[in-house]
Amino acid sequence: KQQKPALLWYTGLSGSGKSTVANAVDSLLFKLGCHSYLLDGDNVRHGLNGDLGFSDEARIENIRRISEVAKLFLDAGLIVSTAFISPFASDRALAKAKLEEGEFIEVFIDTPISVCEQRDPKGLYKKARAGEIKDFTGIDSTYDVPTLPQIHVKTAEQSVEQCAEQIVGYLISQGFI
Ligand code: GGZ
Repeated sequence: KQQKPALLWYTGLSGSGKSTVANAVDSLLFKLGCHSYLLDGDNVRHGLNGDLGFSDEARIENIRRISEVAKLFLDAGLIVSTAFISPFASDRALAKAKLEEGEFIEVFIDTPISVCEQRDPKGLYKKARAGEIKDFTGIDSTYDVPTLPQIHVKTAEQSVEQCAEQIVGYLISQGFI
């Protein structure tokens, strides 16, 4: 299948559904015969970025390395997804600036913190509220809301499948696949 390289840059709070939606998109892309790769906490924060924590400096370095790795995969012609909080708008802008015009697609996984906190799949919000985890995004660490995302997804109002179809629909409408 013909495809143009693109980077789906997911951003959103912990528990917003970034990884879930990104995995669903990757499955759809596979079914469509596209060559894609997903970078997320499971394969990056535990390996390449295993030395980094959650201070502002560590997050900046986390996102810098991820954007460089994503660029390598783009050079190989893949449709790449990155699913990290990526809380700082300045770092998302730096990632975008490394790519060709139009290749960077910001996907805002817009889930209210109240919903993320209710989901709390790993019990991290509870710990953050109790002061057991410091610098937790949305509680005592900043999240810069994207101002002009290419794709705006609301997981509290749509199913995972609907979110995934919206994103794949964008790739089709823009001629990436
Ligand atoms: C935010 C944290 C923190 C703090 C651990 N703040 O829901 P999760 O568990 O699976 O996703 C979160 C993940 C965030 O890592 P990222 O690499 O995406 O963050 S960033 O882009 O800001 O560098 C959460 C867990 O790690 N986690 N401590 N303090 N999330």
